[in-house]
Amino acid sequence: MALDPTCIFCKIIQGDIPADIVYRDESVVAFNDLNPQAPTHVLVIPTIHTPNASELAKISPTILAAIFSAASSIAGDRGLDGYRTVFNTGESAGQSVFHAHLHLLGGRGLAWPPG
Ligand code: DGP
Repeated sequence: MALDPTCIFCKIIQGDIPADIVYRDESVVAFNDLNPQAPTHVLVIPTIHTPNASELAKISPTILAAIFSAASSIAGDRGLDGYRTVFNTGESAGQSVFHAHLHLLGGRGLAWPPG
């Protein structure tokens, strides 16, 4: 699926709006969240536009796996001994940007259950 010119994350992929990019390859881009909820709060996104993780799983399980692989690599590079990975799917779950993105959170204790 092509990039969506109205999507803020597609604009980040293209470099049309700035972001603090921490990792990039052919399939994924990772950048610091604008509103961090933990010392490490990185968003890992596919370089194709798709609205959420469920749709991404249908289109490309390979890219979905690459997202988790990138998150694991970033966490390892930062020496995080524990971290959380979250896909919010749907407004009722807190999704506000409809380009699939994995939240990588770490660097502090993380309570369970989540809010
Ligand atoms: P979600 O609520 O799961 O859809 O998460 C969207 C996240 O995206 C939220 O934590 C804030 C972040 N975000 C929104 N706009 C921007 C942006 O322009 N730049 C960056 N770096 N993060 C953004």
